[in-house]
Amino acid sequence: MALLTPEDLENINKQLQEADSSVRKVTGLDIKGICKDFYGTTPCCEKVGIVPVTSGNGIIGSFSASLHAITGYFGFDSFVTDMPDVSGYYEAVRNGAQIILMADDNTFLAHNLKNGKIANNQPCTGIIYAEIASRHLKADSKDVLAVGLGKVGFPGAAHFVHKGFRVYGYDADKALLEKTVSSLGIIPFDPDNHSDNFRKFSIIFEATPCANTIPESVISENCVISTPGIPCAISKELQKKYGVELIMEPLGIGTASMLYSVL
Ligand code: NAI
Ligand code: PYL
Ligand code: MG
Repeated sequence: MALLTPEDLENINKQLQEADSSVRKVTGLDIKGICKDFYGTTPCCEKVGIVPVTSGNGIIGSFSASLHAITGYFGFDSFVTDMPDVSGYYEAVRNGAQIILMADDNTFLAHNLKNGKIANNQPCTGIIYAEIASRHLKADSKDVLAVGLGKVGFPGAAHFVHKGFRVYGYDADKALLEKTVSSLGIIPFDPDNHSDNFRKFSIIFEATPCANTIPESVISENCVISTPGIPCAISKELQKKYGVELIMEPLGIGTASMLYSVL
């Protein structure tokens, strides 16, 4: 998994506010509204315990503090434990946490101790970014381009398929692309193929750890690019040139999706 850095999480409240305003512009609902509508749940004073984890590459400066800010932004009562790891988990439960948030280098989970529901950040992120893009009020067709079909991208692409979109998919890993084409029934997209290069999309979903992954030729005017992938899939210049509405935020949208999914 590509790990976040403290720089990615700088000004997390501002990043969330900006993302919320883009989501509102694209869909007519804010992030909370989308999560509520999609999962059919509403928070009801669940207390969230955030447990720092030291294993692997260790604690990411401001990761727990960012989760604290994010949970607060979405109206959850939350606290970060003083202790990390097992002692932190014990502390969280002893202090009345109903939902635990914790992440090592491979898995970021939300676990609701009251109803037993558990969520993983990668599918929850892919699904909610796809759900937001699928609600693009000014989309000109039900065609979607999905770039990056890994642990976040695959569930996102699958979500579009389940919602009846025609999904064109591309991944730099040819074997993964072929596997995804056969399991989801998506259409393989080849950026080097001449005829594919004439196709334009008003909805683009991107989930890769690379920059500049979206060829200019596929971008239509005022399209939505919904991209959890870090760093950004598209340059500022191209965004401006095509009036792209960008949905991109490093942690909060995916975390909201996890929390609403375990209520
Ligand atoms: P992954 O490694 O499972 O999948 C990434 C996929 O992108 C791979 O299949 C890889 O072959 C493909 N890829 C790489 N370069 C490409 C290119 N130039 N063109 C097309 N495909 C390319 O990674 P995962 O877990 O799916 O994460 C994807 C990104 O999403 C990472 O940057 C990660 O940090 C980010 N992420 C962001 C979250 C958020 O809340 N914003 C939450 C979780 C992950
Ligand atoms: C959840 C994010 C989204 C992108 N990459 C994922 C990541 O960075 N995972 C690692 C999280 C590690 C947290 C660390 C801590 O501070 O508790 N163990
Ligand atoms: Mg990217």
